[in-house]
Amino acid sequence: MKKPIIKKTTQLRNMLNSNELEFLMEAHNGMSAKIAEEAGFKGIWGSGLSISAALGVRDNNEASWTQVLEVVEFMSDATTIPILLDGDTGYGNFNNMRRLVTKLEQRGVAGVCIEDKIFPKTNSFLRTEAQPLADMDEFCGKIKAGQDTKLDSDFNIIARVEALIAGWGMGEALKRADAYRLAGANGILMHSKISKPDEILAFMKEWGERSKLCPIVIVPTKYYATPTNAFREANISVCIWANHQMRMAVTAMQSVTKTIFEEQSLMNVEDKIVSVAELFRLQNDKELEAAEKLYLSVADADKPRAIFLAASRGAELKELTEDKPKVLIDINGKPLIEQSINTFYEHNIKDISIVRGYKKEAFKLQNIKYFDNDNFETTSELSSLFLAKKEIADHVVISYGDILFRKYILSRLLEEKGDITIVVDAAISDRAPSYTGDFVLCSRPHSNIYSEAPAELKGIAFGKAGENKEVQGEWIGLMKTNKVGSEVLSKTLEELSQSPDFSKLKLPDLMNKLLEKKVKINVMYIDGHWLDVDNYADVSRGQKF
Ligand code: SPV
Ligand code: MG
Repeated sequence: MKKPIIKKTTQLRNMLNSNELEFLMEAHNGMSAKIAEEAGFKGIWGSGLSISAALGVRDNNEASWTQVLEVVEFMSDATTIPILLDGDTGYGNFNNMRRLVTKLEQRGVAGVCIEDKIFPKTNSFLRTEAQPLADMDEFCGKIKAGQDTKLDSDFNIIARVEALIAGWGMGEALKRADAYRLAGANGILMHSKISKPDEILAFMKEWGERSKLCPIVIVPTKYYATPTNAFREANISVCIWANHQMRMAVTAMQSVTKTIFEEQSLMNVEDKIVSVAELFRLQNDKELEAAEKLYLSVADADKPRAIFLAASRGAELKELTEDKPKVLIDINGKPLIEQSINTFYEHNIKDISIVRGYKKEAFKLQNIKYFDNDNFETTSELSSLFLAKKEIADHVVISYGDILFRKYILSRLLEEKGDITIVVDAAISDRAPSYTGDFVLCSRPHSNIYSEAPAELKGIAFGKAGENKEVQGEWIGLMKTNKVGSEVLSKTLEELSQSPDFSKLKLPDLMNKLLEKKVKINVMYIDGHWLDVDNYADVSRGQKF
């Protein structure tokens, strides 16, 4: 059976009222709170000293109460165990206390501890004798106001007695503790600044059976050498380790920062610090990863990916491609292929694959999935595409790596609704008769009538511009498929891979095969505004593109 979830307020109340000595561990932000819980602690002390220190200010109410509230909200969100917030003096009078209690309840904080000093307070270990104490009756009113305000009866208000800290003596400490008990406090924090537990143990003797009615909480920062059993034997209810995560964090931060500064290197620190993976674990990235699978899958399927074919050398470009493939030739200060990749990035397409071959080590682009066609010299485009076959799923844009095109062409292509769409340049009338390219026959020529049904591909062949007067355009090396298109394209590619001449086949062969199978391929016409880089003239045109 699933364990019932116990409210955080009730968990803290149970700790206060249990017959065991219980412990609260200091935390000062979401991460340290989480670490306290992971270590096994059943509750957290939201220390004013540590929270202010983490914020880089003094423990004198320099951080506003709403800033503290923000911190404690992160701590509460990060944990399932109760937090007792160090609420200093309640940040004002009874009225401020009422609002504080309301806000803490809203943020899932299990309780607040207020001390009988005057706002703005000073830490109990600083200039202690000079610290004024609050008027006892006024402080009782603050406790009552808090209790009357809370909506959850298990929300805890702990009254902290500073009489021993301020040097007012045991009589005053006892008098105040009892007054606060009668005012409705759910526990008394009796603070002491001496290095022995004597004051606390003497107080416990006097307090006696009242521990059952109003349990005692201590903070043994100064009398740290006392064996914990002494607290247990004295019937103390809750012991707070008040600032030790913060102090250790400072120790670690000072050490690592000094080392890195002096050595200008990470060599001697890397093995001594937690891995980035450990941070991800503590941040619970696992949960997000699972949630993404659950909630992002539709969006992901809709988001296209891109596959670039970039395995060949581009031999016409001779010395320009001696040490790198042509897709890496510099065009206006950037490798050719990077210009296209940037266009894809601008369209929020981040899932990018490149099939490389010739001089594959020259590719330095990050965040790319690389597929290697090591037989680039003896194979052709479909063999390259086949290597990236697993990427052909859902929406995919397949592109030659050596083309440059205006941004709007991709924008328009992404809006196309067909299962398979290819981009065809209709402006071919000025091609020299010897110009070669993938020329297409379509169901109709390009027209500017937008209501017309999309043109369909009828056939595609590599050839010279002057060869066939019937053609309506040139495929620019860019195509898109959706889920249905990807499935049929992938299946057809698989089939073709069995044919003996597969190593010679190119993308147009795949398209013709699809047409043979009566698969509809839409044509998106454009009027120029693109370039493929095959020779020196193309490179210089590219510089002006
Ligand atoms: C704190 O942790 O902020 C406390 C305890 O109030 S002490 O610093 O000992 O006053
Ligand atoms: Mg404090």
